[in-house]
Amino acid sequence: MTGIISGLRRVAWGAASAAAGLTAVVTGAEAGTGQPSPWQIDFQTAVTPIMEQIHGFHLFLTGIAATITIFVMLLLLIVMLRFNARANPTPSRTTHNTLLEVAWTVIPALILVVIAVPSFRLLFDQLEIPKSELTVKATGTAQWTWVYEYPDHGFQFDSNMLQDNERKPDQPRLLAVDNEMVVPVNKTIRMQTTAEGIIHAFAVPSFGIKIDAIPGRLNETWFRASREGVYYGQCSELCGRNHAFMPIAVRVVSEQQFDAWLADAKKKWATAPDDRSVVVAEAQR
Ligand SMILES: [Cu+2]
Repeated sequence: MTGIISGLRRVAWGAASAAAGLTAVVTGAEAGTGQPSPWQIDFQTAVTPIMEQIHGFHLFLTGIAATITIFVMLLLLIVMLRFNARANPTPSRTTHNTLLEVAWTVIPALILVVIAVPSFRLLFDQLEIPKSELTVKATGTAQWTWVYEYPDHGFQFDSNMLQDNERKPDQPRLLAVDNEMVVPVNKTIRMQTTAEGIIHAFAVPSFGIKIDAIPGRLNETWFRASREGVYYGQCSELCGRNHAFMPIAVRVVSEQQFDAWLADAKKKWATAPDDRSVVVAEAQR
């Protein structure tokens, strides 16, 4: 079933993009650019096992929903054609059918159970963190920026959206930032989120991550990116004036590149551990 649906979607996708003459653009998106693309009708490309699971679950649900929709439409058609006043002038007086009533109660309940099992498994997989190799803590601030802290390495930095006059031509508008969060490829990253003053949410579609960042609370999730590249996300909690202007940019690099970046970052941003708590205390006053 899911095979048929994905095949159909691919056909529809091909037709739509070819008709619009956007094949080249769409091919770029297919390769996994970590951002939305013109005429996109599906999720962004998955680069983590969790997002692959989300893709699969979505297809599975679409299959069930499509089957039910077609079944109900067929029933409606039969009723309209065979039991209208002209075709069926003397209607049946039957009002109850025990077997039928049991069936239309039990079958939908079973369908819900069939949906609930993989749904809960996915929820647990998102929040049960495997042994991690790096921790990154993202703090959404009351000034609508993200602060990324690497507690294993003792530094942190601010990440702000690039304005139009600051962007290079290949950097996407409203998504590119001055300081990207950088992580190594094929490593399990423990992602912690919190906030100062207002509630934000940390979301990166390609990673299948979306988790609230709440003042006074530390939320945790994880990801393991399987492909190098820059993956974009946005704050996903209506948090105020600059909600739309606090993008998330995660650069996934090779281990060697990561080590080089780490050495630079430590030189640039390492501060005494107390500095930040002073800033936090001032912000909360
Ligand atoms: Cu926000």
